[in-house]
Amino acid sequence: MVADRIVEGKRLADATRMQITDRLMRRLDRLAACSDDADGLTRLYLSPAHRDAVDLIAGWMREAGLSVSLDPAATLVGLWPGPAPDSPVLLLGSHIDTVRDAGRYDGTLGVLGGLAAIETLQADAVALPFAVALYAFGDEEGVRFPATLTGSRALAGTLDAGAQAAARDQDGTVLADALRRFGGDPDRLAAARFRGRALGFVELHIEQGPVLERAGLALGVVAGINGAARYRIALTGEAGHAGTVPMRGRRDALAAAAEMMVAIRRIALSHDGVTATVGRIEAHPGAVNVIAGRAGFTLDLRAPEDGLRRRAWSEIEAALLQAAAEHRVEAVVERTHEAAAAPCDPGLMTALELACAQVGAATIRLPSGAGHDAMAMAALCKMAMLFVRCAGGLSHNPAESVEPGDAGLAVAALAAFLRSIEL
Ligand code: HGY
Ligand code: MN
Ligand code: MN
Repeated sequence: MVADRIVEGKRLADATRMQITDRLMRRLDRLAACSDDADGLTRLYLSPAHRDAVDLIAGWMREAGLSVSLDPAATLVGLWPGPAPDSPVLLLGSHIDTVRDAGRYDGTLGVLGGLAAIETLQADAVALPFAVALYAFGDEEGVRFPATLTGSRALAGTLDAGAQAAARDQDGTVLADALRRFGGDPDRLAAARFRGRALGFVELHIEQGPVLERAGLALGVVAGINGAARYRIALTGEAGHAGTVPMRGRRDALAAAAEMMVAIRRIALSHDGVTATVGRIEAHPGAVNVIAGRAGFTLDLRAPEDGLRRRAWSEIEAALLQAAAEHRVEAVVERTHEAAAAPCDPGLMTALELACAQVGAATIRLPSGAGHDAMAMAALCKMAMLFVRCAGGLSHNPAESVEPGDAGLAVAALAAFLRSIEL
């Protein structure tokens, strides 16, 4: 009977989807073992762990019949060919580098979830009228080198190749040398730019916030990505004896930094939607009985609109200069990164919402406070993001977690989205 065959077919399809989801979760766990740190997950750009991750994912891509390559910026590329060599291309992907002591789903879910969506279509013997290119970017977090989004900016053709290649990590290693050793090519970063007709870039990513969980939803469609800037503030005062130098008149670099951080927090709180984070601070010589002659800290500043972020920055900059003058310390302020706020493409957003509805997932639209490769890809083509609920909204934390059911739903939605695209 036809009805029996339909039920059987649905049962088979559901079983296949379960298998694909189980394999996805196992691969995410296996990938989490690729770490530069014995205690916890840290996988930095061009590190041995990055190399292991590239080799592992390349194998899984090849198993799915994708043609695999490494671009000059060390981005791993898996191409599922279209019907013709010059077929237009739908771009999927995210990053495989991590912060220090990271969770295992930030970035990686977008890469391996994208691969699982391709495998879902293959299992259903679907032939798309376009090609799908899947990217595993190696430097979205920007933890090892000052700037960030190296791979996605190279692909979008917006990377300042010279400046980026000359960047140094905390050990003094030059990015260009590390890239060459890894198998990339710093002299051809400009050649990494995407060539062909890009239909759009879609990034699957954990939400990294609590909105979906509070709404009781597995999936959400991103309306736009907040803009971000990163700064490094270096202060030079005068080291001295903690016991003999009177409090008045000290040129205490660490005391100046402390006052600056309090001012940064006060200013950020006064602007709705602005976030300002001092994530790293150093003091020299760092001895209990020595007034710090030098101090340095980083600032991560974000807002939904670039004008708001720039207004907050001009207030912060004035406060930094005032504190430096009061403490008679020299302040050097360097902006090490800036990425404009990026609205998502309305057409792709609607297509993602329809695909989610098709697989039975209600969605909401929400902003992304976190930065993503999609904000760099917006310079190349229209882009959109599909968010997956993560427990407690936790991320950049080993406790980061995703329900297999939610991951499976996201993969099914991404596969339905790909099937829905008409040329
Ligand atoms: O910092 C960010 O927003 C991203 O996780 N790199
Ligand atoms: Mn991250
Ligand atoms: Mn991320």
